[in-house]
Amino acid sequence: MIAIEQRFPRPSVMGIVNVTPDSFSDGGVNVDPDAAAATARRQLAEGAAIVDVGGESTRPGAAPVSLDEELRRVLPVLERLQGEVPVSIDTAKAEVARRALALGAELVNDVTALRGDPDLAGVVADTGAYLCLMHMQGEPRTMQEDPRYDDVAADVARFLEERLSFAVDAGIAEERIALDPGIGFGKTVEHNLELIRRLDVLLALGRPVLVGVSRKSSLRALTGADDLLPASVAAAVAAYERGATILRVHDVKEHVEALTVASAIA
Ligand code: 9MG
Repeated sequence: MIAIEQRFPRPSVMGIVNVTPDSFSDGGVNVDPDAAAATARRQLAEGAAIVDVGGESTRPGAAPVSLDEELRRVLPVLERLQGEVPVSIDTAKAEVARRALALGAELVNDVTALRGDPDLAGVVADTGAYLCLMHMQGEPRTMQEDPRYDDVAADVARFLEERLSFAVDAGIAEERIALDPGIGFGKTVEHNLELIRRLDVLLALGRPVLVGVSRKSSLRALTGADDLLPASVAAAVAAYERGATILRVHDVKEHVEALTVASAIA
């Protein structure tokens, strides 16, 4: 068995392909399956280790989508990428994961950390897929209303430790699991900054950490900029320097270049 840290050496870049009309910042551009597949192929050519294909928006305020709609969005993209581009499926639904893994996806990126669908853990265990367990306080529709923590890094670590035990008890090999603090998922700007600053608290759980901060609203709050690329790259490098293994990003080329330099210096 190839452990997730062997498959994704530090730093690895995960490209984002949102097949949705309304995601964090690229809403709509990849709704057409040919456009989505072209984005994924370009990201691979630019140095992404894997591309994360998702059909349900998780932006603050987003409403859930039905199983049929999510399948309708992602399956044509996965069919086009099969055998060509390494794929992660961004879903909380067991049936979407099952169909995606059958089409060659190798990682399940579940923002609910196996709380959304009771059958998802079994699908991951049976297929031996890689898994990312992410922290989220609340649900996308309401999560930014009034997020509160006693100690954000300790609270998020406690949650991820519990979800990691749950996954392992369900038969998923620990070596195949990465953890994610869930930047922007039920967190203020200061919570997000503290989670990156204190990434060591999550690393103490002994699993590789994935961080997704690309084009998120905290960066706009900090910079006031419309173009969030420089801020995204800075945040990704800061996360990498504090121990992150996988960086989930929209702008693959720029992040790969920056992380290549940061890792050469490290
Ligand atoms: C789907 N999605 C949106 N943001 C994300 C993040 O920060 N991490 C992970 N794992 N998935 C995300």
